[in-house]
Amino acid sequence: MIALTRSVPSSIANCELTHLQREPIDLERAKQQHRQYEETLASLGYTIVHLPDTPELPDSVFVEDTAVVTDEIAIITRPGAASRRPETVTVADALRQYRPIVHIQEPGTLDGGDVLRIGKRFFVGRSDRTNEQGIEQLRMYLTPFGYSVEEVVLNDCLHLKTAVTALNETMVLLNPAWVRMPGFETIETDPAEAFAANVLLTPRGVMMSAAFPRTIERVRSRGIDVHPVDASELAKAEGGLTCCSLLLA
Ligand code: CIR
Repeated sequence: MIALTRSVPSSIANCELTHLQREPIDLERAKQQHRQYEETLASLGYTIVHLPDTPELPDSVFVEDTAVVTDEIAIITRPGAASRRPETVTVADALRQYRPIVHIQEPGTLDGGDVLRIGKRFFVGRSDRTNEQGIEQLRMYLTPFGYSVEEVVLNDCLHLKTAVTALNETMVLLNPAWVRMPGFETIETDPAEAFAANVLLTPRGVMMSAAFPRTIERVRSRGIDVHPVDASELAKAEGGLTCCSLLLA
């Protein structure tokens, strides 16, 4: 298993922000937490592959948004924020070694953070970053491989995976103020921990931000292995745990 990651860029203070007020980000602390994230992924069985540093691209640590990868194909996105589109060049170059590559084309926009896979179903948030054409193109690329693509309505949050992620093929963790997922067994985030729903699912358990102990307890109480990591600095840039890697089985 491979995890593509990219270092925290020195320009992170200029990142895109939609729902949060800008606060100072401690670059050294952010880098140290990012290393801990990579070490945790390695301990869960992933080989870390570093993408080239792009210090001039403030959001480039959030590699998830630049591609959607399955066993069969890598779909390079066209991020909704124009400042983020140059990030895809180096991601496409790296993924070309592992998968056939296709691209979301103008006028489509799609952020990987809006794409949640559960089994053969892809749920896609129609957000400020992801538009109808982007979703339609994703559907065109994925349906030949037997996947479905279903649009999800989102309220008041950046990406679909800000609001909901999967804990396994039948259970989701979500913030009910932002999204509903009918048909799935559901754990809700603790009311005091709005951003706790973004967890990184691996075959050996889920990585969660240590900032959300009450939600961690809810997940653990269902028998799921949780690996907490400190992710507080990149959270100030509106980034969670899924955002910082592209996982290849
Ligand atoms: C942005 O607004 O694009 C970045 N500051 C945060 C992106 C977080 N990515 C994600 O949730 N997948």
